[in-house]
Amino acid sequence: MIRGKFITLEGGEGVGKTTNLAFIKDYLQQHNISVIVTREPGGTKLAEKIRHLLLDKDGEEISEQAELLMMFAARAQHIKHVIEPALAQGKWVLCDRFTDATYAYQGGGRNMKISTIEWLENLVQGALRPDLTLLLDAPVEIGIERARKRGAFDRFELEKVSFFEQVRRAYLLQAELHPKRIKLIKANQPLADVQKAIVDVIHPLFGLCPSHGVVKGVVK
Ligand code: T5A
Repeated sequence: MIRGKFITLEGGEGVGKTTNLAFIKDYLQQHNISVIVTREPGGTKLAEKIRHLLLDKDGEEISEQAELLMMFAARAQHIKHVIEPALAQGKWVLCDRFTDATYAYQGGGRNMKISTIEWLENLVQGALRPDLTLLLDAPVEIGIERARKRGAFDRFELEKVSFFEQVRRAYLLQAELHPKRIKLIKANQPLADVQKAIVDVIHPLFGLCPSHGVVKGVVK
């Protein structure tokens, strides 16, 4: 069985990750690729409980260390019970946020040590890294405005604009550090143009995997 591909979507609040995840899923399925869609924090029963605790704006104050460890605790469950089994079965995994979000939010936003995040990344993930990451980038105000229209804010969305500026800078730095894996997509353009840019980036992945889509045909 040929291992599936692991694709992650990243970006600040309201840039359009969830919207475009549905689009990518449809696109891959049209090419006969078997795909699962999941998210972080979350993706398993326990990880979803951790997500609820992390996003709850009315709960006990969460320390920066606890926040970081909860992200990786949820991730460990997600990898073991969802991501790895799916990839091993040849399915593609589309994930709404992954560890680049930790570098951006806990590293950039909360100023936690990058070496600590790297250590946890290696502990929890071993060699697992996404095959492709789409970083949707837009000025902070645009994302916040879109998120505001969508409804009530969670614990992260209540942060100051300066926090989200730091998150955005940290994401852009990740893209600079990993130019092969992370592809930058301008998200402050009409949705149809965003999706065209996404297709341009995803399509070459088919060519890397001889059992998929345009190269040979149907994936089981
Ligand atoms: N977190 C997560 C960490 O701190 N560390 C970590 O390691 C991880 C994994 C999770 C929170 O956890 C934090 C980061 C987050 O704060 P979340 O729900 O995954 O929260 O993330 P959010 O950013 O809050 O998700 P949102 O749903 O707010 O944003 P999306 O998914 O980026 O945006 P989406 O698709 O819902 O779109 C928002 C609105 O904009 C419109 C859509 O229709 C929608 O109404 N829209 C557009 N409008 C015009 N033009 C376009 N091009 C548009 N694209 C979308």
